[in-house]
Amino acid sequence: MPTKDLSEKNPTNHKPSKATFDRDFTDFTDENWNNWTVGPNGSPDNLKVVKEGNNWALNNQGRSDVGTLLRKTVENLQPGQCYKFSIKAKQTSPDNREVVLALLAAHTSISGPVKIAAEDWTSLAGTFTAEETSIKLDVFSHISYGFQDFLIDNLEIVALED
Ligand SMILES: [Ca+2]
Repeated sequence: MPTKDLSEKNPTNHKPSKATFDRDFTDFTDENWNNWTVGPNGSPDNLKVVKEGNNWALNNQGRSDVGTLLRKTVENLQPGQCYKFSIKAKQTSPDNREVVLALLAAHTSISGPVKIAAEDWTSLAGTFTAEETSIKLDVFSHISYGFQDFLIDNLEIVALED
């Protein structure tokens, strides 16, 4: 865990020790969004971190528009390097309403759209090649009608081996 850098209080000395990006993992433990933010089509009122049993996850409850629900700008990428972006999601509506998600990198779909199951976690994963040192990653909803209740967890970005 990168707690050493995160615990550094001196603002002049908070530069990450690693020059390049290795892995970025978000599991929402203790309500830590890890710099994921509510996207332009998400609702801060609908997206809340919840704890189910021992697991923290992000819960979307209610109607959402078609578009980006969650967004993160990942920094310190190596141009030309290939990365994998993955999440898992689970539909929690009482009547199994349709939830369809996709993953975007630089506004381009890299995974899905995939219908999210209700019984088990559905995994989405896609790859992208960094063209610059930073990139915008989105979790995108394809459904605008009805109430869509679902959980998102384990958002991961990792560098792939050559
Ligand atoms: Ca979790």
